Parts: sequence; C-alpha cells; structure tokens
Amino acid sequence: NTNYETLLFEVENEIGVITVNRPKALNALSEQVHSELNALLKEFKNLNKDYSIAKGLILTGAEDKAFIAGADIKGMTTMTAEQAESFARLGQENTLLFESLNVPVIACVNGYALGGGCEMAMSCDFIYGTKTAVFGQPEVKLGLIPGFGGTQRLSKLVGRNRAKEITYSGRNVGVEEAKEIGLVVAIFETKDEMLESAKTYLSKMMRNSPHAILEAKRVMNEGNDLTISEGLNVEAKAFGAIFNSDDMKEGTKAFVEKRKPVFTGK
Ligand code: CO8
Repeated sequence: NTNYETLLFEVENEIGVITVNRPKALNALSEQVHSELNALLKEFKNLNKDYSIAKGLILTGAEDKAFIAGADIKGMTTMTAEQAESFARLGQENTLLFESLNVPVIACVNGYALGGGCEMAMSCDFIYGTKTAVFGQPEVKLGLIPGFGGTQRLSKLVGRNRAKEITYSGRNVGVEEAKEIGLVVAIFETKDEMLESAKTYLSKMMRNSPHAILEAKRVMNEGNDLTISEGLNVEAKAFGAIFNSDDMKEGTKAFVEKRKPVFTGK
C-alpha cells in the first residue's frame, strides 16, 4: 500500500525514500503522520524479509525548509494526558521500528529538525544534513519535554551533559555544531546533492553482505542499552551465529578465490 496522505514512498534501484509530506505545517508530526508511518514501516518490515523491496532507506521531509518541525503543536493543544501518553508511545514505536528494520536508514535533514523531527532523525542509523539544517529539542519552550525518545537518544549520541544543555535551553543547534558533536556525519550544499550522496552510499553498501549489515545493526543497537560485558556477550554470540550464514561462507570463499562475492542476504 502506498496510498498515504501525509507520506510519500518511492523505491528506485532498491533504495526506498520516505518523505514526510505536510509542507504547509513544515512536515509536523500529527497523529495521522505517525499512524501512516507506523503502517508503512510495519508493512515494509513484513514484506522486505528477503530484501525484495529495498536494501536501504532514506527518511526526509518535503520541500527545502523543513525536515520535520516537531510534533504537531496544534494537535497537542486539545489532548488529554492519556491521549498524549499514547501519542508519545506511537511515536516511540516508530523510532523502534526504524531501529529494527533489516536495512540501514539514513535521515536526510533539510532545514528544521526540531523536537519530534530531531527525535525521528536520531532513530535512523545516521544523519546527513544540508547546510541549512537546524536541530534542537525546543519542547521546554512550550512547557513540554521530548516524547519520541529525545530524552534518551540525544544523551546516548552526544553525551548526557551536552544533551541537557541543549534540552534545557531549547536552543537551535546549527549543522556545523551538529557535525562537531557527532549528531550529523556529513554536510551538503543542497538537498538534491544530499539525497544523491545518500543513494550512492546505500548502493555501495549494498555490495557488502546484507545479512552482516543487519547483524551489525542489531548488535550495535542492542549494545547501546547494555553494559560492556553484556554487549560483548551479544557480539560473541552473533559472531558465532554468523558462521552459519550463506553470506559469510560466500564472502570468505570469494576472498580466497580472488573474486567478487555474490551475497544473497542469507
Ligand atoms: N506543529 C504544527 N504546526 C507547525 C509546527 C509544529 N511543530 N511548526 C510549524 N508549523 C506550522 C506553523 O504553524 C505555520 O502554519 P500557518 O501558516 O498555518 O500558521 C507553518 O507551519 C509555517 O511555520 P512558520 O510560519 O512558523 O515558519 P517560520 O519560518 O516563521 O518558523 C519554525 C519556522 C522556527 C520552525 C517555527 O515554525 C517553529 O518554531 N515551529 C515549532 C518548532 C517546535 O517547537 N517544535 C517542537 C514541537 S514539540 C515536540 O516535537 C514534542 C515531541 C514529543 C511529543 C510527544 C507527544 C505527546
């Protein structure tokens, strides 16, 4: 199903692009956006087990001005505490879905990635930004706190104390600073250039073993919540299990035979 009102989904050369498409509200995350994203991500996860849809994903925002300017503030003005909690949980479920997909996801941030926008970007595998990209968790300016994972993931990404400084002030973090603190991995002149580079990266990466990338993603995400010794245990188990994969047999055999490997993702 690709009939969404607030999202666009296109696949070209085995790379899917999800575009949040509410430019009049700077792509703010209404309940409808999160519900549609939830349906799309679940369907993608279900149908892409054998990589028949895509081997990589990009998340971006329609037009140039905003990636996602946050949760929809107008929609929140009439919410009860109960409704707000379930809205937060729906958004959080979507961040966990991005982390559980079997393909890498690059957030391509054009313009504003504030509040919920910054939170969605942080749940992707990594973030590219245009030179106009702006990050921040401005919730406290509205009497709110981050609710789609921002109190947790920003600390993990940039360190707790820096995350506190950014969150308490609600200030904008420009793209240069975002790169310095490790939030953004690369800066591009234009949105088109950024999307092209993301597609090129994902295409090159696709020549590596999809199964190994999936396992690296899973172990790295799991390790984020564990102690070093628990994390090393997860790594050792996965390292052992990967020796039963076709991709591992093919990759090592191809090296010895001095030829290019042909990976199946199994
Ligand atoms: N929600 C709803 N509408 C928005 C949002 C938003 N977050 N951001 C922008 N818009 C709308 C504006 O209302 C405006 O609509 P209209 O033309 O109908 O008045 C349109 O988009 C264009 O915006 P502006 O005219 O304000 O554009 P500017 O270029 O002047 O300013 C800014 C751009 C600086 C991005 C400004 O729009 C802004 O400050 N937006 C709000 C940013 C923000 O505070 N985001 C955080 C929201 S809270 C949040 O994300 C919490 C996440 C966890 C939720 C947990 C669930 C309970």
